[in-house]
Amino acid sequence: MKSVYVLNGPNLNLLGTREPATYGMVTLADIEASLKAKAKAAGVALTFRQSNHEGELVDWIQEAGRAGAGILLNAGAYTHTSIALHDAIRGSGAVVVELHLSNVFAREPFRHHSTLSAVAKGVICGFGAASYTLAFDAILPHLP
Ligand code: CA2
Repeated sequence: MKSVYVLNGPNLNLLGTREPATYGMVTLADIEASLKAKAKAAGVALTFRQSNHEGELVDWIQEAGRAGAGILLNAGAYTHTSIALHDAIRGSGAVVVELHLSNVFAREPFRHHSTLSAVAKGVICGFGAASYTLAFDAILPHLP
């Protein structure tokens, strides 16, 4: 069975509770529920996780690689800083779609650079919670 890991980085557990102007009112649990429904319809196994810890995200990227799964990755602020996540993606051999709720290019300059984009299949940003469902549709034809 085809498999997709959806990995969420720091502070994304706060979605729907603060900063609605930037990130919307939808919670991470809402996003998980809509992706689970989409995955079921597509016959894809879906693993959905969030961590505030860089090393835990590294572990999960490696796990997804070993499982032959694709990855939808919203690495939060680690997107802009993490060489460890870059190396983990490279080493995992997994197909990764980087995604963001907000349009990072319309925000502060420090959000304009990603350490991950160069090792991602593609990047989706700026569509709020729909960035996740768009990313799911985008990764489907690339799953091993
Ligand atoms: O737009 C995105 O999805 C981001 O990955 C979100 C990160 C940010 O650092 C990236 O530049 C873009 C921040 C996630 C924090 O989420 C919060 C949600 C509600 C309240 C506070 C933070």
